[in-house]
Amino acid sequence: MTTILLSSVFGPYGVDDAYGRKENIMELFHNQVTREQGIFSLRINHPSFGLHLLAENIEAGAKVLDFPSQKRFIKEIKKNYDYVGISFITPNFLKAKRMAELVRKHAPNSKIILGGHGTRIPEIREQIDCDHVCTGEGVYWLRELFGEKVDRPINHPKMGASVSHRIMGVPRPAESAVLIPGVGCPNACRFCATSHFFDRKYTPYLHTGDEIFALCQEIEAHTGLTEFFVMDENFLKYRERAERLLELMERAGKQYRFGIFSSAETIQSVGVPFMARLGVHFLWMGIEGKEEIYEKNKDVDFVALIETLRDAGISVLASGILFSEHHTKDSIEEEIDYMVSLNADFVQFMELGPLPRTALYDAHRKNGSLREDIPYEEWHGQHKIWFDHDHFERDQTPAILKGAFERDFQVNGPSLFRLFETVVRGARNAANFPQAYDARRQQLVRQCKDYRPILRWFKRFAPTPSMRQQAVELDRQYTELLGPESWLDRTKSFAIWPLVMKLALADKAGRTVFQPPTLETRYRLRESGLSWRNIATFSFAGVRQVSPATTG
Ligand code: B12
Ligand code: SF4
Repeated sequence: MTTILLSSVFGPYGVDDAYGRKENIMELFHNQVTREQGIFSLRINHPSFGLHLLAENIEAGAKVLDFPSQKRFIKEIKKNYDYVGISFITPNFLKAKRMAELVRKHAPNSKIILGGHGTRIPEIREQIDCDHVCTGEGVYWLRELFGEKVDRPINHPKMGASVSHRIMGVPRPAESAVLIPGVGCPNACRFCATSHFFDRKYTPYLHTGDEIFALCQEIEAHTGLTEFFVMDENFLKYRERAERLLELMERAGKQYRFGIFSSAETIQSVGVPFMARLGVHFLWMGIEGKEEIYEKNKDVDFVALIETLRDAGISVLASGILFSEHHTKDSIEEEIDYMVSLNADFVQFMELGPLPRTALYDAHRKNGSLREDIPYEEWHGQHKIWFDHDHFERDQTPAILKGAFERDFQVNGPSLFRLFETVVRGARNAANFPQAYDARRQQLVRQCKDYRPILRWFKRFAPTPSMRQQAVELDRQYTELLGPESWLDRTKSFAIWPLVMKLALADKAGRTVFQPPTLETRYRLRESGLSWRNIATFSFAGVRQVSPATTG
């Protein structure tokens, strides 16, 4: 049988070394959303979903190696796989290059395949010694390379969407499973790496509501999880699919919940009540900027929309772009104020970044403003821009970006407070909704109960008087909904104290970068006494144990 090792790039991440930069943290929230929120920052690692999707959908024996060290990677490649697949994004170019060198040195018979967004770097074949490059969608591409039947149905991974999820240092079990209905987006906003990478079109893996519903049931049976992190650029855009999913859920009395990405035009078109019924509890929305330069945001009142979403118990991540070409020293301040004024649960600020082969990149390259002399490790959008801006020097951008995150924190308080508020708000308001919402209301109430023990530490650690006031008010709202704290709540609350304290001390000492654990998952691969059955999915400290075969 053909064998393949599918690996993410090696760590450590988020440190200044020969291969990376300290700003490049392997976490979504702490990297680019709650990064200036100290101990209130949400800390989550996500496994490399794409690699698991590939491994599930080929016939070859495969191993997915996530977050290895160089040493661990070398140990693994010495097993002489037929192929070694390396997945990388642009800022990890040097890591991918180093890994390819290691394969040539330690496993000269293995063929090297490069995949992921980094492959759009110009002349990548000349820059990294390799045998094959997949410059877009990977499942169908890999099946073709291996001479397999390309259009057979997709076998979706059944795995948790996160590892090492912590709130204020307190580990939480994996709350959601990953669901990948498709990749790409036809909107082709000029800066958008994903849309361009997948050739400005949507490639579905799950075509119908029936398929998605059946998969949700299967994942639930396999992992016990009923919440899904939906990796799809614009899940609700394919309305018929979503409507059918809701129909089937309601018919079967299933209360699944979904965290999704969606553009404003789509949200307006399906409406917030539909989303609430479907069980959307988290929404990532690209606001991009105050000025309406993107078609998807035409005529949208974001303040009102976000208020309505939060009233329905849907927490919102609003994403904004800084250092757009039209930004001046004054207008960028207005932009930041605008993003802060939206009062979303979470705000992402990202620097405008011309990433390879986007329309934005091509335009800057053409007019000579792209700074191709800046190493790719610094093309990540959380420090200095890598193009010449008419109104900003590169050295000025980190402080402005940091200031934006700080302003959001100071004005709106910790995102965790906002999230907890949205949940209690949703639970309260759902009481006014028709009966169809009752089960949703109960879910939100359960979530409030689950969150409650941590409220004490919100009050204790709130860094400013206004945040303390915010925490006290939150506590009041929870008491109003749930009644007075029980002895069990208090016991739980005091039980987590050492963990919160440990985090606070680490934060004070500046130890804020956490490395994800190395994870390996075997698929159809006979090794260490394990046999041909599919043994994917995660087990990890604090994560529901789904299979004994994955080692962390
Ligand atoms: C989850 C995610 C993360 C996770 C990564 C977790 C992990 N284990 O690696 C976190 C949150 C940590 C993260 C961090 C960052 N990310 Co990120 N991330 C994503 C996100 C949202 C989803 C990726 C995903 O799972 N997609 C679904 C799967 C199915 O698609 P896929 O991974 O692309 O894989 C498919 C193909 O690419 C291909 N493929 C991929 N690998 C391979 C390998 C082989 C061998 C083959 C054949 C094929 C193949 O096949 C797959 C199936 O079609 C994407 C945006 C997006 N919507 O895709 C951004 C994205 C990949 N991230 C990006 C960036 C820039 C970053 C950061 C630098 C932060 C930032 N400034 O945005 C940091 C870097 C962290 C680091 N130290 O490396 C960019 C990459 C842009 C580029 N051109 O390089 C993206 C596209 C977002 C964007 N800005 O547009 N990220
Ligand atoms: S709508 Fe979102 S995912 Fe689609 S192209 Fe625009 S930014 Fe990208």
